[in-house]
Amino acid sequence: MNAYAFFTRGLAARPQAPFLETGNGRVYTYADLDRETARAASFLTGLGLAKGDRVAAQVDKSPQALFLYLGALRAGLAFLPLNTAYQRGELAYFLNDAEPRVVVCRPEMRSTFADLGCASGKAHLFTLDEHGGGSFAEGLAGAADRFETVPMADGDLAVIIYTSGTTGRSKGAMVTHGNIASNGAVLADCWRFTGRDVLLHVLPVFHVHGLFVAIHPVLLAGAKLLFHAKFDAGAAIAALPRATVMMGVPTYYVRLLAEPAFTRELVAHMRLFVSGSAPLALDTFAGFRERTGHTILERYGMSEAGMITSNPYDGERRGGTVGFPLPGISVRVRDGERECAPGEPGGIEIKGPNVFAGYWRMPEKTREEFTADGWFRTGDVGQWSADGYLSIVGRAKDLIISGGYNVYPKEIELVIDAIPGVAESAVVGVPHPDFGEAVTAFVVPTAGGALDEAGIIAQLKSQIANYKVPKRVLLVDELPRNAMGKVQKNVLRERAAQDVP
Ligand code: MLC
Ligand code: AMP
Repeated sequence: MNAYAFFTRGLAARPQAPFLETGNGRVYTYADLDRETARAASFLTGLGLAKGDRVAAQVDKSPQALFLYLGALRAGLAFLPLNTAYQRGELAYFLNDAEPRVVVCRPEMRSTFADLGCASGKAHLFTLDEHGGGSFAEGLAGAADRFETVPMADGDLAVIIYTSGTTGRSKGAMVTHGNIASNGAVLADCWRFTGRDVLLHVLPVFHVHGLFVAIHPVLLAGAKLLFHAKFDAGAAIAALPRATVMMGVPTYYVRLLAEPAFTRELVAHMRLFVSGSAPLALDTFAGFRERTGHTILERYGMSEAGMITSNPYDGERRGGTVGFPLPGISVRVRDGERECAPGEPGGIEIKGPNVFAGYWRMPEKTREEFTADGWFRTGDVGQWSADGYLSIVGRAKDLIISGGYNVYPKEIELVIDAIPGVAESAVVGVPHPDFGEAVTAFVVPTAGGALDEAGIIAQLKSQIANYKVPKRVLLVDELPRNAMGKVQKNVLRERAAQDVP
């Protein structure tokens, strides 16, 4: 079934119920949702796009951005959300790899996308600004506001989400209609969503947390979104009295706790706070409980699989763990071929209707990431407690998570190494009070190379997404290596933590 049809199956019963309210108080009802997504779907198909064609969007968060996503789903097109922080080089790769037939971008990026060939017959290029205006909106004005949702099979492609890789090359995770429909239903049920819920939506809508986890259960339940353009602690505090549920990355909870106005009284009526995308520090978990009386529910997921495990709604939500496998999803922890006993760390492998269909045009990479018996290797290291709670205790993949965004050191190292005057580099994550981990680079200059920290940072800012840019660049004479010649990143992490080059 088309996931949009599944999410909105109760829509006819509640056309006038509010679906989304913006930070400025503009309200869209479920009838508006139906009309706006129909318009987007009609317009896109009117351009000649057919089932499976890609629609890429690098746009600011707005109701229209969400209608674009849901309209693409309705039309059976594959949606390709792109982080607004991505720069030209990153975008060139995605466009070349995914070959979208439609690209929707911010007005200020139009010339970049045109330059990348998007306006030259390869793709239709439109703009959409933060207020919902632009050439895409103009196109929609003439489009039909009724649309027969295109039937889809569970295995049909719905969304491509690019995740960077340990080799430095990004992979497009192919997420199907069946993946998002099943996961949305499980979350709506496990987290007890009802039509009375109001979810404070402050996450970006170009990754699975903000696009899937915080939207699909709301649609299924006929609940309402308070839809903010971005996370701002003050604005969140002002909105919380009208919300019942909030979802966020740990940084949001750290920032809320830093505000004296974030009090127990303010959130006494709240039903649920959910955290994920990065580890929730125990002191944040405990501090939140002490301040508010609420126990944050931590869950674990990834682009390739949506949500995998969750602490229980009823029952003990245990800090430092990500709870139990969600219904219908199997999780095992293995050391090689052997299942680990409780307390023993191993690779987390998963199976279930939530697991993606593979990496876009990378059959070999896909094969590598699945075991012979069909389990997906997450690249996360976990361990069970004796009573069945899963903890994430490390990562087999060389990955930094900063403020909920993934940064692959290899990708940054390749860009740094291309800077004239750099002999080699190594990138590590170091603990950071706000972002959880901060990107730090160690750089070895070539003999006579004239490099400094500010210069390197400035160069990187023009080439890669801002959250990937190292917060510190430490110049060193050489990188520590083991007997095999491999860079000892643990040694660098220790040095970086003390900031001693
Ligand atoms: C912004 N900056 C960051 C950053 N975000 N630096 C490191 N890590 C980050 N995450 C830097 C910018 O580069 C800029 O630096 C400065 O901070 C100000 O930028 P900003 O955009 O104004 O920052 P702010 O609004 O404060 O953003 C921080 C944030 C945001 C935490 C609110 O990063 C955020 O919303 N993160 C959520 C990520 C998310 O949705 N993840 C889900 C992935 S899905 P300078 O030097 O230019 O000034 C997933 C699966 C799952 O992981 O399980 O959910
Ligand atoms: P992404 O590729 O952006 O979807 O990020 C997925 C990764 O985020 C996972 O593979 C984990 O490493 C990490 N992650 C998500 N949720 C949690 C969590 N609750 N605790 C620790 N790590 C998490």
